[in-house]
Amino acid sequence: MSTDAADYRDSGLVFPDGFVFGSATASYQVEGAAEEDGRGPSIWDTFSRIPGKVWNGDTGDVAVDHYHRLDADLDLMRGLGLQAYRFSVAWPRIQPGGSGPVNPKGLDFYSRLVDGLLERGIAPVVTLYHWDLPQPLEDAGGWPARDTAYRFAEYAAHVGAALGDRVDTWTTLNEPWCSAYLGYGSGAHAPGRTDGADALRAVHHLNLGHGLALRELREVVTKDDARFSVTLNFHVLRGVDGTAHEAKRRIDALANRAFTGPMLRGAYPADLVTDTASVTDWSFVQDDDLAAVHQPIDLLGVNYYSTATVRVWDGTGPRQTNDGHKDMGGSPWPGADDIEFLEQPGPYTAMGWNIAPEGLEELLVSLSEQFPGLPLMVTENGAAFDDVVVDGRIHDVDRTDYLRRHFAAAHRALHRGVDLRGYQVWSLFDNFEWGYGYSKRFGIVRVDYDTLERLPKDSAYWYAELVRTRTIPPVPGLAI
Ligand code: IFM
Repeated sequence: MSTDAADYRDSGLVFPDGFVFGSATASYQVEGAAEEDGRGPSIWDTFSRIPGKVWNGDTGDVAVDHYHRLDADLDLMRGLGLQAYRFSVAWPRIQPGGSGPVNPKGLDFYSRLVDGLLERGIAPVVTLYHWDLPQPLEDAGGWPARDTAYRFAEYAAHVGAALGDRVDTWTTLNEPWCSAYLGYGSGAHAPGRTDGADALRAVHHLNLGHGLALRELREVVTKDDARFSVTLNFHVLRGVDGTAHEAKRRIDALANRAFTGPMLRGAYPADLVTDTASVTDWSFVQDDDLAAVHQPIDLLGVNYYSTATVRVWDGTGPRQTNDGHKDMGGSPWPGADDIEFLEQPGPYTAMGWNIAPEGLEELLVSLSEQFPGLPLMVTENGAAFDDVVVDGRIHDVDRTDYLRRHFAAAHRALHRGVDLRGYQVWSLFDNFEWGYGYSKRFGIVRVDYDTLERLPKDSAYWYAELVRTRTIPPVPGLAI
């Protein structure tokens, strides 16, 4: 990574009062205790047991054992000075069968988590769905089946009723792009299906579930100043040659506007429907669905890691598919098999994702122009690198510098008038990185997978200083 002295003009930038600094995790990635206290199986329990789907045959059975180490983990968060903790609720803990009776022990775990956060002055930011669909619902058709949206709303109502007096921010879905296109299109994520039409049906039923869940939440949540949101992983696109405009438009429609269209404008983009006509006729969108999806939100969650460069394939040579996700045979881009994803210029993280902080600034500015008046929160940003423990310390200069550059980009967006309310670093802990198992470490806190001991990395200390001073610190170990 470049260490230009000029970059250090970014150090010393001050964030405004009220800007919330936090860190994020997700249930299946950290909790473990997969068969305890009445939790039912999720699609990730099933998928991770299929040989070849997850690196090394890893599963979330134990993960980082957050379920049993809750108090110590909460103390660690307080020690870092976190102001918010973004976590997700495991639907199969709340309704092991995906519908019907609620498991009180499941609700109790999250109630203890929320209380523990509040006792330590940390705001709970809750995601209701971060990909662990109860397996019985997948057996009944999964997200391509309309009924799943109604079951999700029912589940949201149960969680909202139990925690709605204390939770600061409610998020319906995390990255429905991944749930739909990786889960049902490319097959890289659970449940591992590879059908483009099903992926688009899943898109719609996730959107519908979001809207129906918001209606339920607003009925049952009693905390007056609770905020309601959704988190999307926006694709920031670059184009090359004369096809740049067309290639960017097509991927933007599938990746971004398939969600922002119905959720924030009340309609699917006409070009998306036309582009995918050979895959589906969209007849699964019923009367009144779009009104149900189009609910007011108070905050838009933004997950950002890198950019993508696209062009229309000219049909010669092998088509490039460097879209940053594992190739499991299917396509995550229904109706766009002629779009190429080109290799990005570096530097790269251990995921092979290019490091492009200017993409975050551009995205935040673009969203605030597209949706004026809608506050934004960075709900995920961070980086996997291959950490080395030296004398009991992890000098993760690359991760720290990645964070510094992205915080500086967010600061520039603030300076340009973006209503950005906070930032959740992904991730608090090293954890189960989906198809990559435990091979990729995103944490600012290291987890030793043999002992499950936690060890804050230098990036965690750097972040603690940022939170304490509200000022971007320089990165120890990089020459100024
Ligand atoms: O680990 C994931 C997270 O679950 C969702 N957003 C991207 C992260 C890094 O791949």
